[in-house]
Parts: sequence; structure tokens; C-alpha cells
Amino acid sequence: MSALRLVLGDQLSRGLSSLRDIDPKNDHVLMVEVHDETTYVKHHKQKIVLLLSAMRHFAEELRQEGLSVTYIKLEDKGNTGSFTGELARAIKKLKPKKLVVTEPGEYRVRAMMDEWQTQFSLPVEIRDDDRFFATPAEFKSWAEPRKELRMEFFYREMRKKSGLLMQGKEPEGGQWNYDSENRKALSSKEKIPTRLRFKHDDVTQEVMALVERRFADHPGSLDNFGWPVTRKTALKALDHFIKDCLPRFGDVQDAMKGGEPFLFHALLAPALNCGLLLPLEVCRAAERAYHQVHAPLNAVEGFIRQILGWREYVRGLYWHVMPEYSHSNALEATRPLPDFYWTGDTEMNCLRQCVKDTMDNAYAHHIQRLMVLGNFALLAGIRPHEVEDWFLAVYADAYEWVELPNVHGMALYADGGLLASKPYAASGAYIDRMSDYCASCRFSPKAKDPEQLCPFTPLYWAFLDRNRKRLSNNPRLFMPYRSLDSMAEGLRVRHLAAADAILAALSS
Ligand code: FAD
Ligand code: DLZ
Ligand code: SF4
Repeated sequence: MSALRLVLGDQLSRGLSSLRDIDPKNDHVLMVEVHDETTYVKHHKQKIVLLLSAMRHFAEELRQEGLSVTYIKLEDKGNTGSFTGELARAIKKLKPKKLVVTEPGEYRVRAMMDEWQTQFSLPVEIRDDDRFFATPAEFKSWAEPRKELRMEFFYREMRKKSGLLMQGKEPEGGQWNYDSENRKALSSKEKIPTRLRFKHDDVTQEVMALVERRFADHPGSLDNFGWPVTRKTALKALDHFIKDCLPRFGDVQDAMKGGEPFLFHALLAPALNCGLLLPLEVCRAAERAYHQVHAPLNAVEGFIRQILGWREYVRGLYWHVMPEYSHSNALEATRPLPDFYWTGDTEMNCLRQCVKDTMDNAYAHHIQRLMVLGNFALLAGIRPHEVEDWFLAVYADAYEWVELPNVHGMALYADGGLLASKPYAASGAYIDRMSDYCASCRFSPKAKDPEQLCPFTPLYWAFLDRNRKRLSNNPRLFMPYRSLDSMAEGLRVRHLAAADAILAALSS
């Protein structure tokens, strides 16, 4: 045999660089379900079903095409439980002349890969993952001369490079960014589309039974499982989003509503991140909707910015600063993660709802992740590692390259401002403005009675007070510090005492 081509669970794209020049007669594809990957964090049950079912479907599609595929199932006899162990077995059996892989999404897997050539005494070709718009090397050369790394400027480079939403050298509509139009609250009359969920075929049912049996103690429920697990269904999900949701995506992108976990969001990150959809085709589909006057520019630019801007930027940053990045703890946060992140057992309605949505669907949308779940962890000073492991476990779209910068940098400011120009800290008033959660909460951001006052409010002021030395010189925090400093002394003391009591209760 000529080349052994290993395809990982988040590389399910036919055009993957490691498959591109495959010789069907002489080459062989290897795909492996392994214990280490299914348990390196306690993944939500839906995430494991999604990955294993999508892997099995993808392997079958390659076979249908006439390629030779070895597919190792999780409970196959002799499965060693690791990528390296399964490669060793396959190499012994198939005796390839070389190993071809596409670079992985996670640093820990890259470290394994870098050992393989020596370990197996075999040439190992690690190819770029060119499903992304920019390579890690391109990001590095953009980042190195800069004092500050800001997504907006990287995004503009990506717009020019891809030609997406460009009129020659100028941005479509004359502006690069229409975010100021995308912060509207949701009207109670807004009709929210019913989302497309996909039926479970035999393959998915078999994996669901496996997961219920083998991963019974993992978080989440399979009851609502409906993620696309094939390229065909992922394309249907894309089509549905563009037709039914994209036109309203922009205006109410930051809104939250109890009982409505999806609103107008794309729900495409799980398929994008395991390779069933490609970022370029998703952006092009959105751009077409703009040119066909189906969706307005603020929605389309806002959506494309998430993928061409944020998604590329966090990936570039991840590879630029790993592995040191994950060790920083700029705000010295040391409290353990409260149990309610797993159980939802809290009186704070916003947190209860966001944890419920997460456990029901392996999904919460961006503002729930950032301004409720992340914001609470930031204000309460929860240890970054514990928050990161939780986010990496519970979302169907979570891989370290995208989860870590979003949690460590964006939500927790644990990198001291490398990713975000200020912490995304907010009091209950913000959550009240952007959601209907507070209307059915036992607390209220407007309450005068300290027993009823929303816990986010004292925690917010205490956070600013505690981090004064580190944050008060940040020009973007001038107003909040001015408000804290002009607060009546009695009220300030009451807030700080209330925050102490909340934090003490958390620790106990
Ligand atoms: P939409 O809101 O409809 O956005 C469209 C697409 O844009 C997404 O599918 C995604 O591919 C991309 N996107 C949007 N925002 C981001 C972002 N900040 N970073 C990278 N891509 C983005 N995204 C993940 O894919 N995996 C994660 O593990 C993850 N963890 C996050 C943790 C925190 C604390 C925060 C604040 C954000 C996280 N995100 C993560 C980003 C974002 O919340 C999700 O991409 C989004 O909620 C996925 O849902 P959607 O497909 O409906 O996205
Ligand atoms: C997330 C995941 C899971 C749950 N299981 C597997 C698996 O059994 N086999 C596999 O190849 N990949 C799996 N994955 C995805 C990998 O964790 C992912 O490919 C690496 O983290 C590199 O990004
Ligand atoms: Fe959350 Fe506070 Fe609103 Fe309750 S009152 S839902 S705790 S923001």
C-alpha cells in the first residue's frame, strides 16, 4: 500500500487536503472511534452522537465512491482507545509507505501528530487545513507587527482576501461593519421560525443506543437530537437558515427569550466545525441572499463577520499563542465552578434557562454563552480551567481551537485583554434589556429590597471594585468606574456586602 490517510472526526469534508490526491487503487483511509477522544472532557451525549454518526456516514460515503476504508468502531475488539494506538495497529497491518494527515484542530492532537514520524519510523505528511480562509502562518504574519490584535482589522483583511461583500476595493454599502444596527430587543410579537431537525436513521439510532449505554453519566439528554449528520442534511440546514432565518438574524442577534433557544441563529457551527459544511460555501450562500434582495445588508454582513471574522480570528489566535495562552489567569479567578452549571438548579432564571437549553440541545446561542453563562463566571471569579472544560464539554460545536479563545479571552478576560479590548461584564440591567428572563425570575434588577435584587448587580459592582487596579485605566471602562465612584457610599457598601454573601454561598 502506498499512503495511509487518517481522517479525524472533525475532518469530514470530501475536499480535505489529506484526501485530495488519493489514489483509490493504492491508498487507504483510516477512521477511528477512540475512547480518548470521547472522554477527554465529559462531552454532552449529543456531541458524541453527532460525531460518531457523522463519522460513520462519511466513511460509508467514501466506500461508496470506491475508496478503501478501515473504520474502527468504539467497541470493536482490540480497539486501543487512542489515535496513536490505532495508527500503530493499522500501520502494522497495512504496511503503508507514508502517512498523510491534515493538521488537527487541537494543540494536544498536534503534539501527538508531531511524534508519529519518529514513533512509526514512517514519513508523515501533515498538510494545511485549507478549509479555513487563513493559515496559522498568515495570521502570525498579520499579528506579529501589531501591538493590539483586534478582530475588526483582521476581518477587513479577510474581506479583501476572499472578495466577500466587496465592491472592488470597497466594502459593500460603504461600511465594513453594521453591528450598531444589530442590537435590537425582540418584540413579543416576533414570529420565530420552527427549526429543521433531522430524523434518526439506522446509523444514528445505533450510535444513540451506544451512547446511552456507554456514556450514561455524561451530561445532557438525547431527547431533542436532530443535528445534521451527513453532508446532504447539513446543506438542507444551511438552505433553511438562509431562507427562513437570515433576514432577521442581524436585527435581533443579541436578543434572548425564555423557551426559544434558537431564535434566528444559524445552528450551523456543529456542521461547520466537523467539516460537513465549509465556511466559504456558507458565506457565499449568505452573500447570494443579499444580492437577491432576500436578506438586508446588516444581517448578511453581521452573519459573514461571525464566520469570516470571528471564527477565523479565534482560530488564528489559538495557534499563535498556544500552549502558553491556556495558562494565564489575568484576573486571578480561583472559585470552583458552581454545580448549577451542570444541573440548572439555581433561582437565577437566566442561568437556569441557559443551562436547560444547553443540556436539552447541546446548544446555546452566542449571547447566552457570553452574557449569561460566561458573564456569571467572570463576575464570580470562577477558575478559567473549570469554565473552559465545561464549555468544551457541553456544546455540539466545541473544539478547543474555537472554545478556548472564546471562553478564556472573550468571556473571562483571563488573557488580560489579548482578544477583547474590555471584559464583557454586565449587570442584570443588560440581561433585562436583552431578554424576557427577568420577568419570571424571583429576583429583579430593579428591586429596592436587597432580598429581591438581582445577584448580577452586586456581583458586577464588586467585580469592578475588586479589579480596580487592573481595569480602571481602560478607557472603555471609564463610565462604569465613574458610576461606581459616584455611587452613594451606603449603596456601594451594601452591594459589596451582598456580593460577598453570594460568593460565600457559592463556595459553600
Ligand atoms: P450564529 O450565531 O448563527 O453565528 C453563525 C456562525 O458564526 C456560527 O455557526 C459560527 O461558526 C460563527 N461564529 C459566531 N460567533 C463566533 C465566535 N465568537 N467564534 C467563532 N465562530 C463564531 N463557537 C463554536 O463554534 N464552538 C465553541 O465551542 C464556542 N464556544 C463559545 C464559548 C463562549 C463563551 C462564547 C461567548 C462563544 C462561543 N462560540 C463557540 C461562538 C458562538 O457562540 C457559536 O459559534 C455560536 O453560538 C454557534 O451557533 P450558531 O451556529 O447558531 O451561530
Ligand atoms: C469530539 C470527538 C469525539 C467525541 N470522538 C472522536 C472519535 O472517536 N474519533 C475521532 O477521530 N474524533 C473524535 N472527536 C473529534 C476529535 O476530538 C478531534 O478531531 C480532535 O480534537 C482534533 O480537533
Ligand atoms: Fe437573571 Fe437577574 Fe434577570 Fe433573574 S433578575 S433573570 S438573575 S438577570
